[in-house]
Amino acid sequence: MGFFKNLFYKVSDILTNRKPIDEELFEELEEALIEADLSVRTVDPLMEKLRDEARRQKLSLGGELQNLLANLLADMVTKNVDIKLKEPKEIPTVYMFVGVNGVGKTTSIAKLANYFKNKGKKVIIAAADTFRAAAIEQLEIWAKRADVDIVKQQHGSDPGAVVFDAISSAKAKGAHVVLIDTAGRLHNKAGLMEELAKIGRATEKALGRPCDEVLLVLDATTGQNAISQAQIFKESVPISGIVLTKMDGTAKGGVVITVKCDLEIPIKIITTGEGMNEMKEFDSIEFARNLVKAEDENN
Ligand SMILES: Nc1nc2c(ncn2[C@@H]2O[C@H](COP(=O)(O)OP(=O)(O)OP(=O)(O)O)[C@@H](O)[C@H]2O)c(=O)[nH]1
Ligand SMILES: [Mg+2]
Repeated sequence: MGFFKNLFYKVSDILTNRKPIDEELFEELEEALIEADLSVRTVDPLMEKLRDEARRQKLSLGGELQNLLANLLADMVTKNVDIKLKEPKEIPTVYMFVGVNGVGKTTSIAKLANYFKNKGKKVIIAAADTFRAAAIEQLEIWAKRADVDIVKQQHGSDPGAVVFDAISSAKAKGAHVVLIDTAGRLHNKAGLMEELAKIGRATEKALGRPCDEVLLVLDATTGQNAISQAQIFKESVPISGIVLTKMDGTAKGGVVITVKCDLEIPIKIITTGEGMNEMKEFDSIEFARNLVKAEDENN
C-alpha cells in the first residue's frame, strides 16, 4: 500500500475504480476528502481546481485524477515554508507543552527530552502538571528512561512555582533545555486556560523573556476537533507550533493538510507511536513528495 492510499484510503479507492469522471464521481470524492479530515474550507478550492484541470487536460477516467489530486495536495502542503523547532541556543531554552487531556503531552516531552539529550544537550523536565493524580510519577518514569533531570513539587502545588524552580535550577546547572509538562485541560474552561497564562508569566519572570516555544499538542485521530482546540488555545496562549501525535493511529491524512493550511500555526513535530524514538521533525516537502511518489509508483 502506497503512502497516499494509506492516508486517503477512501479517496484512493474511489479513484482506482475505472469509473468515468462525472459529477457523481466529483461528489463522491468531495465527501471522501472531508471524511479524511480535510476541512470544507480546504476542499472547496481544491475541488474547483481539480474540476478545471480535469476539463483542461480532457481526462475521462477516475484513475487519471489520482496523480492530479496528489500534486494539488502536495502544492497546498508546501505552500508555506516550514518553521522548524527552535534550537536550544540560549541557556536555558524553554519549551512549554499544552493541550487537552490525553493528547500525548507527557509522552511527547519524553521524546523531546531523549531527542535533545542525544544531541548532547542537558535537559530538565518541569513537572508542572500538579493537577492529575500520578502525573508526576508518570513523568518521573519517563525522565529516568531518558536519563534527564526532573524538577517537581508536591501534587496540588502551584504549577507556576514548579516552572520558576525548574528555570532557576537550569540556570544554576547550565542546562540547555527546559521542557514544561502542563495538565491536560478542556479548552472551554476559562479558569484553566487562565492558569496557562500564569505559567507563561512565571516563565517570563524566571527567564527574563517569554517561553521560547509554546507547543500545542494535537491528537491526529481527533480530526476536526483538533482544529477547534487549536483555535481556542490560540486565544489564551501564544502558540508557536504544533506537535501532531498518534499519526500511527490514523488512516486519515487530511488532518496534516488542514492543520497546515487552515490554522496558520506551523506543525513542528510528528509522533508515530509510544516508543521514545517515535517522533520526527515535520517536513512538508517530504510529506508532499511521498504523496506524489506513491502515486507515480501505483500508475
Ligand atoms: N499510538 C500512539 N500513542 C501515543 C502517541 N503519543 C502518546 N500516545 C499515548 O497516548 C496516551 C496519552 O499520552 P500522555 O502522554 O499521557 O498524554 P497527556 O496529554 O500527557 O495526557 P494528560 O496529562 O492526562 O492530559 C498514552 O497511552 C500514550 O502512550 C503516539 O504518537 N502514538
Ligand atoms: Mg500528561
